[in-house]
Amino acid sequence: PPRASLRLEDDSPRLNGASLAAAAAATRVNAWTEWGTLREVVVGDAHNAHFPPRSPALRPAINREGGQCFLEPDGSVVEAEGIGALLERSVGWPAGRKAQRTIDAANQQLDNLAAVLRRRGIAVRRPSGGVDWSAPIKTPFFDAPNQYCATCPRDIVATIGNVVLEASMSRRDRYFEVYQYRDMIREIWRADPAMLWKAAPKPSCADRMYNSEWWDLRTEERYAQMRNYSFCITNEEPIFDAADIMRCGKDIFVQLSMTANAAGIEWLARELAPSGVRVHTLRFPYDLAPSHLDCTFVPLRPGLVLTNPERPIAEEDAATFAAAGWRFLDAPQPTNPSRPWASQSSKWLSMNVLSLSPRVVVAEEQEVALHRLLEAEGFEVVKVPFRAVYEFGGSLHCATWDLARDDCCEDFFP
Ligand code: ABU
Repeated sequence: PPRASLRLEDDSPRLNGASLAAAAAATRVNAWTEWGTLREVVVGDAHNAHFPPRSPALRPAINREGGQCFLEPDGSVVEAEGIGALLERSVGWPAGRKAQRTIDAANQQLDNLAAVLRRRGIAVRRPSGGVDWSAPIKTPFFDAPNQYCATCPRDIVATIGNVVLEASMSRRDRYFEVYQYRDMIREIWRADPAMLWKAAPKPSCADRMYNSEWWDLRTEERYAQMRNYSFCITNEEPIFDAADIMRCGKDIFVQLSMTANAAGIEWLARELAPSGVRVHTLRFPYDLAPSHLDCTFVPLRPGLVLTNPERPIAEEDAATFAAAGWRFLDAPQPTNPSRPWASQSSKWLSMNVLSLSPRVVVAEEQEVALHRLLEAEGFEVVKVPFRAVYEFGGSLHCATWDLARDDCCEDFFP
């Protein structure tokens, strides 16, 4: 049954500090869907972020069309086109800490998102783990010269009902990223006696876990491998990033990708079966480098999924949705497809939205075509600037992790 007892409507008066504190104290871990009315959420931060190093699960590359993404003192974003091409010729992929100006710009937009959510009565937590991303990692199985950042909690931890589940993670440099959120998880676990705290088996991240020649395949060879959904990770050990999961009540959907393998999806299915949750694999046969579902397939409310027109779902996987009367709504082409030169994400960050309820969605402020589409579907669209966060791993869905929504383990696929 739904556990959240707060009954605030989306258009309820804004809460003052005292009511916010009460709301936070009353919240319990509960999130079964992507769209239940949001009560408590975590917003990531970009502090001390480093460039991700080259590794068997990631070949970082400069986005040649990309520009810089800094904030001016008046809050406007500077996006100078073409710097990517210049950098590619002169330095190639950099190492070390990102520029403070870049980090500050991202943090300013993350802080603004947190403030917007708080003004709507949603309790917001921020990470405080203090992981030193410059520290190298050495285990018996691999080395990494430095770590990355914790801007995108969505990638590393998922709430499924009353379970907080730490993902295994696919990349070496992200192996310890969850520690940025560990104090927070422990605090919530202590306060909520019904919360279950689980972690997927930590993979070795040894060489055998990766298909490193995959990166060097020609496009047509990649297409050939892709027909078997074979990517840069092997199926040796269960692997998934939390952002490959989408929750629809009793059913959760997990993308077979560069960041989640069949063994990882099988692990999730077995783990969640006792609680009655059905786990489904989703495949997107035209996505050459699938990673994280939230730029591809975004459930918005019961019966409606925002889909990526360039990444159609496999017919056999679409059948589950068709049989239950769901509708796919193709996202428009991004209004502003440009990303910073160091962004490793696609232009489809445009559809990486955060749902506040089945009627309210937060979207990036420049994505006007998407706003129009969602408004025509009856959504209120909350518009926030977020492009300075794009090079830190994602947009609004990626940079958040919902702890409490008003929803339950409902069957939307009877
Ligand atoms: N972390 C989301 C990135 C997905 C994409 O680039 O399409």
